Amino acid sequence: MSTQETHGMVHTAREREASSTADTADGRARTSAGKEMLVSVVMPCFNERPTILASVKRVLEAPFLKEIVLVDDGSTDGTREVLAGEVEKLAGVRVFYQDKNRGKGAALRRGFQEANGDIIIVQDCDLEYDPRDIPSVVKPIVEGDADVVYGSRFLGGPHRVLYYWHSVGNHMLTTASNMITDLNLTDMETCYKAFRAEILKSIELEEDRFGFEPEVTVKMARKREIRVYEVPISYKGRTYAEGKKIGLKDAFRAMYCLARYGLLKRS
Ligand SMILES: Nc1nc2c(ncn2[C@@H]2O[C@H](COP(=O)(O)OP(=O)(O)O)[C@@H](O)[C@H]2O)c(=O)[nH]1
Ligand SMILES: [Mg+2]
Repeated sequence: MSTQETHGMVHTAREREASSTADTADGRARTSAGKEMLVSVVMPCFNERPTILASVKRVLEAPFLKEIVLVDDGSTDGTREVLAGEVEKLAGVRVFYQDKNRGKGAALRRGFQEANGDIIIVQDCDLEYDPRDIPSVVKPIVEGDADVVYGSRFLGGPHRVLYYWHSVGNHMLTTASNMITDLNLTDMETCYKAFRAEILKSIELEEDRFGFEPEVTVKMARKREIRVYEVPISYKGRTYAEGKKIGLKDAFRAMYCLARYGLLKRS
């Protein structure tokens, strides 16, 4: 394992070469110039009071250079009080408030606008996805091999066993997406989507709700010479009783979005 993997740090390829001789006293591998790529972690949040603070803290603890852009999507369950009282004062975190609930896609659009990083990754606020996986998700971009990386729940990482029919639905949506894009993804619906910031900012997004996932997939795949990677991630799925919200209606919407953006609306 390289020095950088040991510390989970994020470096460009050239910096990695230099960093092997530039370890500093705090044990973190840095280049001689001390530079890492900045990762903007965009966190869309709607009614996540039990997990919001822990989600933010886990991202802050994960070992990579980051800024957090958190967008509250009109929460009404006390999340806003936690954000205003505890999250806003954390260093490296900026919180934005939507005037009313508009959906994950709309919250993400706001977050992407505010992001200043070299790389942008999406992080949900319900602890289903583990921020300790972020360094390995962004690594192919840092190393200069990829423009976009999806963290896949179906490539062998540890995951909670849950909802067979959900997994069937997921596979159907990913297959339909692959037929349209000619990419061989294994998990189109994953939350962990990382982009070189300039690529993401060049994509015009319209979907306000969970249609974001198929829309961004179809639109990025259409970019010329885009290099897409997948890496395995862990997944701690939650039940509906624990707060899961996505459902059958969202699966139909995803199919509709694949057809709309992939087949009908090609500009
Ligand atoms: N369900 C839902 N989630 C939203 C909305 N706006 C932002 N989000 C956030 O989007 C992320 C994914 O939603 P989630 O409900 O966890 O989806 P699920 O776990 O797939 O059921 C979470 O961080 C939510 O807090 C919204 O209007 N509805
Ligand atoms: Mg979730």
